[in-house]
Amino acid sequence: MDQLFRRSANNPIIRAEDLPYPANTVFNPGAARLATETILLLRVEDMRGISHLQVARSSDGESGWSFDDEPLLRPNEHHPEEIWGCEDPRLTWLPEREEWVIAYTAFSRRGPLVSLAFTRDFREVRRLGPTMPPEDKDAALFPRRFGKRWAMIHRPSPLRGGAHMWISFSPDMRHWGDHELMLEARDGAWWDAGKIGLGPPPLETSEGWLVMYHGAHQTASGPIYRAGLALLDLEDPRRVIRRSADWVLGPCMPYELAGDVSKVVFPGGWVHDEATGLLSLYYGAADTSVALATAAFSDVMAVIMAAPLRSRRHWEDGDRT
Ligand code: BMA
Repeated sequence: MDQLFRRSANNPIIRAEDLPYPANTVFNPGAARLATETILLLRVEDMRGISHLQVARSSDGESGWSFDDEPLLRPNEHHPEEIWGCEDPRLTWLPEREEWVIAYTAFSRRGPLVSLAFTRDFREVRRLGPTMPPEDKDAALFPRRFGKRWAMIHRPSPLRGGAHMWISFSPDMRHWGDHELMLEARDGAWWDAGKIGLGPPPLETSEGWLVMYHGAHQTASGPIYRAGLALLDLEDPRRVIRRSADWVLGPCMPYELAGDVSKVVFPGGWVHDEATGLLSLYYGAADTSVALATAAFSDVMAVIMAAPLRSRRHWEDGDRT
């Protein structure tokens, strides 16, 4: 089902050479649509190997990118948990607070962990700090509360049994609990066996929360990162009600097949334009550049709605596959 998304003819839309300063790679962006511009929050890996988060702006979301003078988030001495970098941001607009929450991976001496920060304009940022201890990454918040609590999807890496997607709840975004396994990596030969993680933040639709996630399939020549879809219950997002069998985006273009880490597509942001019905998906290609692919939102929904509905029983029985 690789044809669902159509790749931009301008791909890769941003490369390290496009930045106004030397960098090794630019990849795994978060995305946001503001009034007149699309923002990408780019992960830029510098020539030491340490990543920071840099804002890029474009009016059409595809070309003419400009870069802010200073990175929005970069490691500093007040945040030892970020000593080895800020990576892989996901951006969620919170209508209740009228600001964006940035969930990103802070790379600490003891491994990657989940940190949060807030911004209104992507010029000023306020850090909340670490919310999940290592190893944990691939986190994003839902845009609204469930009852009184915020919800966050994230991906801890336990010592045994693969890496799966969890969901946790918080009254204030600082204290998180009621951790629950939400979606498990499949097993064996599957494209999403062993290790999965959330892509862009969950998108609210009339049918449920649309989720895209990546799966890292191990092969003799390293992992292949591809992306698939799932749908969560609107009022109880712990419940996965549908899951695609096939991946919907996988590496096949030269810029996805070869780079610092080859055979990787790693989606981190999407923008749904309700006027045109287009879903723009922004992803890292081979840990080296930023790429864009678009699909009709209705086609994406048709794919996930064609996946079988899971009964409440399935979920209550503890089956998270
Ligand atoms: C994951 C993350 C991503 C990276 C991907 C492929 O574990 O670390 O930042 O893009 O691996 O290398």
